[in-house]
Amino acid sequence: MERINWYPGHMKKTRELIASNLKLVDVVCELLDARIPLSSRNPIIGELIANKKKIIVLNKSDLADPAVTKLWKKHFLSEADDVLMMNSLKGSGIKELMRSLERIRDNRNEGQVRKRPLRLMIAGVPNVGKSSLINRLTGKKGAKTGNKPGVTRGKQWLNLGPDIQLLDTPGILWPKFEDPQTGLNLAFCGSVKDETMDLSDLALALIAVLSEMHAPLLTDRYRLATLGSTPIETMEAIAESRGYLLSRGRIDYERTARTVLDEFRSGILGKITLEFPDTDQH
Ligand SMILES: Nc1nc2c(ncn2[C@@H]2O[C@H](COP(=O)(O)OP(=O)(O)OP(=O)(O)O)[C@@H](O)[C@H]2O)c(=O)[nH]1
Ligand SMILES: [Mg+2]
Repeated sequence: MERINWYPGHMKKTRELIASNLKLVDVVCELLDARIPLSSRNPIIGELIANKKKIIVLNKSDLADPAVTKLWKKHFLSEADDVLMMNSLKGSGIKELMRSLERIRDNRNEGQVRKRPLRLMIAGVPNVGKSSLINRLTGKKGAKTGNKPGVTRGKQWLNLGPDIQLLDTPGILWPKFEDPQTGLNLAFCGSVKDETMDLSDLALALIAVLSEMHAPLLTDRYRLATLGSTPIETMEAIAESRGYLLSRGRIDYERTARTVLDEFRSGILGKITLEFPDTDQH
């Protein structure tokens, strides 16, 4: 998947592009990763779309803890016209999104002689599932991943239903960089290029978080009697349990790290949400 380097000039261009696209739409679908709704949020989105209708979509909700996703839904309702849980791979949540759009369209057109089509765009940070959602909504394969912002081209509208039109290119927003925990959360969820981080360090950081929040998920999955007293010890215990060893019994940290990260990201470890509303922990 193509990745973007967010240097300041690029951010400025992106902002301008989104601002100009915003002029064309009535509704913005802000896509968040349900496992990390705060970390996957663009810092200036609120200011950008202040006076538009907004639907917050908690995507990848199949990978998140459903009880916590419900809390997030409640949390975000005060600032959006609707908040929906979505799995844009399987399509659950699509019907609710369409219903929500129809409601906004009908309210807007009520009492109007000339019915105007409702136009929307999808926006979110890289990897949050924008293209998957567009594909699901349009029923077509081929909404491209990794569209480069800042490239001018003709606008294309995709018909989603009677008088509901979707801008074919999503708004790709930059993630927050300042906060190291945000960076880690994005990396845990696979939204940052793995090559930019040391895989073992990343896995150790994830093991540290999971040890605190979900110790039983780790001990059960990797058949450990107990966690180690440090993340490194836990990682070594996982490696030994799985037989991820190199010559002379040395631990294969790389393989163990890759396994823990993959199993977290794919949901094999469980439905795990890393951020909770109204706390700055986790
Ligand atoms: N489990 C799960 N995976 C998802 C979901 N939505 C998207 N994905 C996966 O997440 C990854 C990124 O999805 P994309 O649709 O390419 O995300 P994007 O926002 O278009 O990413 P960029 O184009 O890089 O900005 C892909 O591997 C998808 O298969 C979802 O609801 N659940
Ligand atoms: Mg994409």
